[in-house]
Amino acid sequence: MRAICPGSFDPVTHGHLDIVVRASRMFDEVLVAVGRNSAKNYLFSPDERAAMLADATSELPNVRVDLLDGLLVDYCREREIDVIVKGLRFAGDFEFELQMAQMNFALSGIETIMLPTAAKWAHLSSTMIREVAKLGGDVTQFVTPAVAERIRGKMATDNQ
Ligand code: COD
Repeated sequence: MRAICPGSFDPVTHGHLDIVVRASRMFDEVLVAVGRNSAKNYLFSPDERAAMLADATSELPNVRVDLLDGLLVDYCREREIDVIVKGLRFAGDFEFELQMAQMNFALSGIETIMLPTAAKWAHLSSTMIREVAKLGGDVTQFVTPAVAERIRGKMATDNQ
């Protein structure tokens, strides 16, 4: 079966990666799709977010990274994707993810499965990482070394 892990990944964190690794053990093929959430403003461009993901998942042979334009369900239909995989951290995630899962099912009949976050990454969000980094905090324990480097680069250019 083929699954998709869609998200903003701005930037990808150890919490996201934990979900991708677990999905890669459950499905034959996993696509990680960098999408657009119209409620969010992004720090990294779609290409930058995809490059960070490709680097972070390079050792997972059945995982591929792609850019997602338009509706997730159209993307899934075109590529014959069977299941959407999401991560859940807390009640707020559940409410948002449940609504999206129900909308995606109503539009296309595609199922969503939700994996509970690993307890050690439950507090992680890309938003919080961007905030900590902007204020000069150290985010190296929450992201891969390559992502931490990209964040440092972005902060350096933004502060010029
Ligand atoms: N532990 C476990 N899971 C986590 C963690 C963590 N620490 N952090 C985030 N996650 C999970 C999130 O719960 C989510 O399931 C996934 O990882 C991605 O999270 P984000 O925050 O990077 O991505 P979102 O929620 O902004 O992504 C939203 C999408 C881009 C997937 C959505 O807007 C979408 O599908 N857009 C395409 C257009 C579309 O079809 N819109 C209609 C949707 S009904």
